[in-house]
Amino acid sequence: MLDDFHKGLEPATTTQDGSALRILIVHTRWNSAIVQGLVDGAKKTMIEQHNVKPENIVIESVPGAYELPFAAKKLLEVSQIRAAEGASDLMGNVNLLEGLNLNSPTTTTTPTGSAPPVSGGAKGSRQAFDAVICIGVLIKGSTMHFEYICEAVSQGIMRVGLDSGVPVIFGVLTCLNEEQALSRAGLDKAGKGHNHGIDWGSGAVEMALLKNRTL
Ligand code: RBF
Repeated sequence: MLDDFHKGLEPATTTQDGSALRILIVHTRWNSAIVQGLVDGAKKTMIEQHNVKPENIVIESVPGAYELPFAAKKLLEVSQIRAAEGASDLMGNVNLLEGLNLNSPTTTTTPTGSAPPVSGGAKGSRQAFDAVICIGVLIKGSTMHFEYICEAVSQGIMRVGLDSGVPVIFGVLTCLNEEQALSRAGLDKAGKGHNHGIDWGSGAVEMALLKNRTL
């Protein structure tokens, strides 16, 4: 047994500069109080530790974890279309883009789908997303739902990443009870937990840089 063993993620040894990256966070509205803590952790880490520009973090929401892979895939594709065609030439993609928040970074789409104002007036990059973070919290109930959703979501998120060639971070807590979820979002009363959103933010930057690396 190693005396100095620390469970969890060891930080990367090289500087992870995210200043040229554009990142999408898709999160659920199920278990939203816990999810919000995780989203905040990921966002803060990318901005403060990796210099990602706040206007280049786009945040969208979906109902539940089961919807995360579809949303990640669709929004990623839309960003790629937009980057390829240019913002002024979107006649063929009007329906795809309608109601989406791709010009209003770091703010979440309202339930009605109307885009909220851009914070600070800063316009984000129009480049395609370099990484996606899917964030949700699944809490086991008394039926088999938990098992089915966990399996589908983890497989789905992996598939979006491998099929698109864009890293998709698995930011989904799969917990046996609420206490576990609160602790893993750093929201437990004892304050002993760890906000895994922090790791997901760093992971997204690291994997985006890896994707963009020229060998
Ligand atoms: N979505 C979550 O993100 N977390 C959950 O813990 C969760 N539990 C669910 C439990 C049941 C019984 C049902 C029916 C749905 C649950 N969902 C949960 C929602 C699910 O991810 C999805 O949004 C819906 O099934 C609609 O496709």
